[in-house]
Amino acid sequence: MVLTEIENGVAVVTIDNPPVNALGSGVPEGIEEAIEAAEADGSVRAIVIVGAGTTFVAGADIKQLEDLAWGRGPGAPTIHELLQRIENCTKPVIMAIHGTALGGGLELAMAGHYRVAVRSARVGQPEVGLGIIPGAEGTQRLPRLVGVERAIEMCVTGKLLSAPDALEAGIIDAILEGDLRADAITYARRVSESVGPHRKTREQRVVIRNSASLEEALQTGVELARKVKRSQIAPLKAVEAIRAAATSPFEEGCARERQLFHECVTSDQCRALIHAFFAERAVTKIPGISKQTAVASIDRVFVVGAGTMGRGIAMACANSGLAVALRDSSQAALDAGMLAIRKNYDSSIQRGRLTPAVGAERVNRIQPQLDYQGIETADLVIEAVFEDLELKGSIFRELDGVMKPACMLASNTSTLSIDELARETNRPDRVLGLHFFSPAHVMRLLEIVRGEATSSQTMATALAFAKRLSKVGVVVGNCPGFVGNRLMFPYMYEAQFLVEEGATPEQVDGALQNFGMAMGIFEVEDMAGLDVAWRVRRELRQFSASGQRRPLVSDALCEMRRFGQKTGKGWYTYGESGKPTPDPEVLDLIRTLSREAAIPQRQFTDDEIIERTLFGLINEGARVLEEGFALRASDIDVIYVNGYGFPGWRGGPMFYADSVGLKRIVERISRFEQECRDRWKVSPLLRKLANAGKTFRSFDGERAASGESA
Ligand code: T1G
Repeated sequence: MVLTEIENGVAVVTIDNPPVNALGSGVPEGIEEAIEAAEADGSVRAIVIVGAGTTFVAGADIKQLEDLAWGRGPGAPTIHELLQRIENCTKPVIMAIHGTALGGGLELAMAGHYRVAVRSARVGQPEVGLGIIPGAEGTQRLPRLVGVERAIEMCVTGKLLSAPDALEAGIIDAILEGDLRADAITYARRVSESVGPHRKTREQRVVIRNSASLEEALQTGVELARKVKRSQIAPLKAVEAIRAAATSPFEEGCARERQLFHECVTSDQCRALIHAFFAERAVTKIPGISKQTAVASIDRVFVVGAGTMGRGIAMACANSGLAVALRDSSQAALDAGMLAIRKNYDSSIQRGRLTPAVGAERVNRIQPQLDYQGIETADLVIEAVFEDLELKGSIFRELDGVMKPACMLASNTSTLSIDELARETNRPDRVLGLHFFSPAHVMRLLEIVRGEATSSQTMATALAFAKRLSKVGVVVGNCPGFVGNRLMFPYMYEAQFLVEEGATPEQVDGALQNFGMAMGIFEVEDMAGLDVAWRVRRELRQFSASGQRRPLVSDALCEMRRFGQKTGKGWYTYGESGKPTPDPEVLDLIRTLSREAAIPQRQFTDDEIIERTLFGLINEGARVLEEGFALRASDIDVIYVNGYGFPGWRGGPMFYADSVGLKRIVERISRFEQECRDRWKVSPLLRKLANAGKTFRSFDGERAASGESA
């Protein structure tokens, strides 16, 4: 995993541990041996460390970290001795970076005397994304290179720096424009001419760059952590570790870092976030689809419908470098669509997120049109018109007649049947659902809906398309609401029943936000539009079964045209600030309708609210698994963390269920079943797992082992 070649008096040490040269067992030991040998070799005047393949080192081996987090075995090897060995090497050690230097990879690099990188490289300390802090002296060396403030920002947000930004920040010493290896050897020979000793990062001073005091810098860090990583412990511990760097000698600071690291890695949040990391990587593993499955190339996309979703989808395509036509039957809708798109890019330019040149280039990639001109050259057509089966069916028939035979046809429907739409065409094997989430150019989640006739090639091409758009593409089956929205129904309606029984919208939303949800369910409904759910209730004939309790208030609000943010009023009222404000008129309406329906009123604790809302969602998740509409429980976690604001530090709803204990959930749902037989019934899978003392994680493990999900 580590090999050395001497070239021109320079020992080139290559780390070769695919896929990302993680510092798994054997790698640190291999590097240490290489350093020892090179230092002892008289023909060697400098040492270059480089990564094989596409990247430098992407950190510690997260698989081993996972073992540590679950208390299974020694876990990830510590590299303190190696870092000291490198730093104390009498010959200059140059770290040559391409791809990424992340976490332990950047910590390794910072122990070197010099760091050079290609312009496309990225570096960072993304450990908070796994619920930990840098654990290999990163919180002690980084502030010595970039100052306290920048180190805090990097460790609290986990954001990566480009090579030019890393040069400006003081992390790397030079950007190499040519061949990395050759240029690094040249650079190494040059620095080896300068008489030693070579600069040691540990001996650099920790400086405060632009704060009045250390306390001010640390307090700013705490506020940043609370803002961008609400309820998460690791970002706050990273600030504490950097406090140690600024207030104590290097070794003492490292000891404090190790203590704080241990507190993080043994936490529930760390186990949940590592679960989320691997869950996101598992979604690409689909039975029947392998690396050999042919993937069609998608170069030209045609989006039909310039409404909110169509515009966002067109932008997502343009942002990934694709040529995209945006078609609408009405000039007014087309103009409104393009105006919204231009406005969006302008605000990104104003916020410095895009250069004007890139903004203009992306707008020009989007070709607005009223007809289907050029559609015969499209590789993928995405229909995003009004949520009406009849309308979509007629468009599918029309498109099928004008597209080239190989073209894939997708619908952005969020609830309608892909199989019914596929039957409107002569290419059912190339029909699928691509369910984007609003705003489609921002939200990472993409539900890829497989119809009964959709081919493996179409699915493999859709997964590649999702990766190209930097989306997390999750394959789901074709049932009403697919996976995300289907689980949303019991969650959303149980919340409405709670307010009919005495809770208030703001109490329910407050409990969900304290739980960690990005937004309460009533605020989500107001954002999505109550009229959308109203139409879906009608389309899917929800609550039409006899004896089934029907939510009373949302229908009434819709009849009052309180559709939410879009009409300024919904469950809340939205004034100038755009912030949701509780509305006494809504409370009166709720109480009146409850009284008329003789619904007993009572107080609810936040825990009861969480149980009634999320246990319903989890139970439906188990049904979706047993019916085969989701391959893994972890897929449901990925869907909810990336599409519905479920806190990643709880791992997702199914991982959360495991942490609560499936027995407890079955007990609570059985209790609800006694009180509300019309809608609560424990799913057979959930009961089976609970009785067997198993978890959704073990369920996924067994399915993977049986080949059912991988
Ligand atoms: N350890 C083990 N496996 C890893 C890994 C890692 N660090 N990083 C990626 N993989 C696997 C991944 O599971 C997938 O496997 C394959 O590599 C490709 O990944 C001491 C303790 C590097 C930007 O947080 O951000 O260092 O599914 O699909 O889109 O302070 O992977 O193919 O079987 O994501 O090109 C800190 C995590 C660790 C970086 C590449 N490091 N990795 O993205 O490929 S903690 C990180 C990434 C640490 C120290 C602490 C990305 C990437 P499979 P991929 P990609």
